[in-house]
Formats: sequence, C-alpha cells, structure tokens
Amino acid sequence: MAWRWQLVTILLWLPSFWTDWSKSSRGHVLNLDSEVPLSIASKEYRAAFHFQPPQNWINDPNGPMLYNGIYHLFYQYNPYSAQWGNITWGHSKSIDLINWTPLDIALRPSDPFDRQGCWSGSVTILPGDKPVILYTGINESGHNVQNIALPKNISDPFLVEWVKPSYNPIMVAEGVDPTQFRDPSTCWLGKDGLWRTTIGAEDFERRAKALLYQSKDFVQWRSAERPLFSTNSSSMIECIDFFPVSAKWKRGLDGSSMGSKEVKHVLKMGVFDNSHDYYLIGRYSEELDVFTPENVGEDDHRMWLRYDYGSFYASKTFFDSDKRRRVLWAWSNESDTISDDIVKGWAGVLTVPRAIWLHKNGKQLMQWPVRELESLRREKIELKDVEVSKGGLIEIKGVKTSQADIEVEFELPELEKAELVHHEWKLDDAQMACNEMDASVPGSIGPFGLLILASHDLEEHTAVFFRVFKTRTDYAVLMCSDQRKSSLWPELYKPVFGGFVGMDVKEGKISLRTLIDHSVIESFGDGGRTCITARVYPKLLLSGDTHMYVFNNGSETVKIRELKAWEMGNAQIN
Ligand code: DQQ
Repeated sequence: MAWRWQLVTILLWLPSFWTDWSKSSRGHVLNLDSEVPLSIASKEYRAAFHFQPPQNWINDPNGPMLYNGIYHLFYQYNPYSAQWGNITWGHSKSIDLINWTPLDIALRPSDPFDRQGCWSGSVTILPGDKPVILYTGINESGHNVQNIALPKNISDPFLVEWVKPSYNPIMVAEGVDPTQFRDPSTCWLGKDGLWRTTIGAEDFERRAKALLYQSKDFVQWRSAERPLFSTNSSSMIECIDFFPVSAKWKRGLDGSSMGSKEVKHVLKMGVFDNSHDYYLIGRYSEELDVFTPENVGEDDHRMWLRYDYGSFYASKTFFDSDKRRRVLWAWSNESDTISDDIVKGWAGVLTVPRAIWLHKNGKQLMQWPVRELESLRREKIELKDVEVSKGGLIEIKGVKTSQADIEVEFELPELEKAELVHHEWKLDDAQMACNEMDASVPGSIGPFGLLILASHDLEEHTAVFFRVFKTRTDYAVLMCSDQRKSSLWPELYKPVFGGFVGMDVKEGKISLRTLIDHSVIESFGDGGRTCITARVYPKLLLSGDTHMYVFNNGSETVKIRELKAWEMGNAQIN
C-alpha cells in the first residue's frame, strides 16, 4: 500500500461559510453524462460497507451467531417494499463479518401464531451445537406471542431452511398488554439447569418490564415469579439484550458465564417512546433471578447510558466464540421521507459490527469497529503535528472523502483555558448543548473537529466536533454531530446529536474516529467511549466533489498529533 504524505491546504476561517448556505439553489444537479436529473433516489446514497439488503426495507438485526465457522445475520425485512410491513427474517452469511452473501428468507408469516409478522428475536446455540430461534409472532388477533423455529437440516452448513413446530406459540402474554410483549433475548443457562430468556413488555399501568421466562427443555416455558427488571421510567421496552461482561478483560463472555466477582451484566433496552437504546451495568443474582443496576437511578431513563447518541436502535450483540469477543450491531434508520425511500427502493442500514467491552472503570461500555473492517482500507494519507489555531480550516486531501475511515488524535491546550460552565443545564443535556453551541459558535477549547461531506464553500457539511468545559469541580467534554447543514435537499430530518465523553481530559488529548460511507457517518469519540451515528444526504454526493476539513473555532490552538485517513473499498454486501 502506498503510504504518502500529503500537502494540506490551510485556509482562513471565513465566518460567512457558516451562515450563507441557505441562500443557495435547491434545484436538481445534472449528471453530465446522461443529462438525467439526479435526485435523492440516486445510488450514491447507498452504503458501500454498511450492511443492507439489495433492496427494500430493513430494521432490527436479529439472531446474529457464529455457527460452524460461518457468521449468520438475520434481520427484520420487508421483501416487498421500502417501507416497514410484511415483516420476515432476512438472512445472510459471512466469513469475516464484513462481506455478506444473501440466503433465502428464513422466516415468513405463515401460521396462525405469526400470520401478521415474524418480529424480532434471537438465536441460542444449545449444547450439541444446535441453534434455535426464538422470535415474536404477531398472531391472527394482532397479539404478540413467542415462537420457536429450528433448522430443517442441521447438516446444511448455511442453515437455510427453518421450521416452526406446530406446538407454537410457546409463550403468551400474562398480566401484561398482549400487544406489548416482544423480542425474546438470547437465552442463558442457570446452574439449576433451566434456560432463561427475557422479554420486553408493558403492564396495564404502562410500566416497562423485562419479563423472565424459564424452561428445562426449550418447549415448555413458565413465567418466573419476578421480572428480571422493571421500571416506572418508561413504557414499552423493545429488543432487550442481556449479557455478561468481564470486569477484568476486554474479551467477551459467553451468555451463560455467571457467578464471579469479575463478571458484571449489561441490560440493554430499546425505549419505544423515543427510539433510543439505553443500557445499565449491574449485577445479576442467580439466586433471586433479578438484575440490579449499579450507581444509577432505575427510575429515570434519562440517567441511563446510551451505546450511541445518534440514529441507532434495536441493537443486538452475540458472543463470537472464535475470537472471544462480543459483537454489536444496530439498525440506523433513514432520515429522509418515506416517499423518498419508496423512490429510492430501499431504506435502513446496520451500523458496522462493533466489538463491545466494559471499560476498566467498570462504569461504561466501550465500542470499536471489528478489526476485519480494516481489510477495506485502501489509499492512506497521514498528518502529524499540525497546529490548528483559532479559525483554522485544514483540508484533508488525497482520499475519496465520501467513503473513508479517519482516525485523528488531538492534543489539547492548557485546560485552565476551558470555558466555565455557568448554566448547569449544559451539563445535563448534551443534545441541547450541541444544539445551542454549534460549530460556528466560538469557544475556548473547541469547537474543534471534522467537517465531513462538505462542499468547497461549506454550504453543505456535517460537523463532528468536541468542546471542553470547566465545571466547578472538574472538566466536561461534549461531542456533537450536527446534521443541520448536511444537505440542501429540503424536507429531510436534520437533527443535532450530542453526548458527553466521560473521559479524563487531564491526559491532554482526545481522539476521534469517523467512518464515512455515503449517507452514513459513524463516529467514535475517545476510543469508543462515546459514539454517534448520523444519516445524511448531501447534494454534493451526486457530483462527487466532497471535501473534508479539520477545523478549530475555539480561541485556543489545538494540535493534530496524528491524523490517518484511508479511502475504503467496497464490501460485498448481499
Ligand atoms: N421492531 C420489531 C419489533 C421490535 C421493533 C418489528 C423494534 O419486534 O420491537 O419489526 O424496532
């Protein structure tokens, strides 16, 4: 691979770049070859290395597993349209988590117990290497019931066909709203020989419950005396994921690992009302069969942690026993309109597979794209020790910036210079803080970061950046992904996302990795401590003239200690 140093263009900061974009034309861009007007339906918005089906609608990842050396991924899929509906389980296989081959649909609505849809669920591999699917069926009355499906031919290396035994459903709602009872988790085995699964539900007082079910044989299931967890702070919770993490090692644990001081548990819940995935870290008592979170108010979900502060929902992990790691996927929805999706003929992507582990502080999870993704890295450019002073804008040239992987480490100036936070709300609500203090609002240490998928005049750009504050007792680092100027197409959802990076800023540095894949911008702050995924549709993708800049709009100089940017190749996806 050619490793080369690139010249950088240092431009002056022009404040008008930030303000004048809205005056520009909103007309179609002409493709000079064909003279056909290009539109938001252009294939330029499809991803090159994020998982998506060849066409139509995808939502939740379901039942990821490694079976006989092959990774399988199932997903909520509408085979007929780019809108949610007619939900089946799509199925693909891979040997590296990056390149995927489509297989036949694994589950389709077919029986009274799933006539109206085969909704989310999980795979558990039973002793003797027997994979089993548990999934939610929507029955003829529109109720959520839990079903089982088994491979038709266990010696088929790709497990293409799945059968639904006639004894389905195996669990029906008891004491909870039968229309809000779904998404069985991967099962774990207790010391008592009973299998367990947890299922999200809403009771008649509109309180969320992670119900617990137990079974000796995977056929007869009974509801446990108590839920695994319940909370007043949310109504329905979806796609629960419950898994052990090592408090000592970065490596992942099998779902049934329990019973040691070094094992903590993660309970991840999708809050239906706001489509955010939250998680709690705590202890699972095998004796009582309950999960108790550590250090966090159970009854205020705004205090819970998030894997990702952007467009990221219905995530699911699995234990990769080959590489001894836990791998996470999530659904990232489009932020254009449904009518755009129908014209495009597709909607939804999955985030890149991320390894996930407990930070050594025991208080939060860390995430990082699996190493296999690096096989797609092509041309590389590097920068070292470049100062970016107030108003500095440095163009990163030499790689195709619409399909790239960028890692940058910033060296911070004296922390004493950080702005003092006067208004406490700024520390409560990161999204609000990013909203009020966008990249054009000057600060002291920051805003600094990347302008991504930017036009040369910055009329279009997505800003991913940091700002450091001084609080009464410490420092706080804010990470933002601001999509408000991401596109000149009208009628798109262009939110601002933000999260605090609970890092020790006294070390004097902060890193950012961003994966840019056409309409996907997936960012990892401080080595994967705070992540934000955004969906954007810049018009300039159609002309191919995309730019990327490092910027600093704070009064204090920050230094790019090292920046590496790789152009990314195309994965073979479905
Ligand atoms: N999506 C599925 C449900 C799940 C929801 C339906 C979460 O099973 O609760 O497609 O996105």
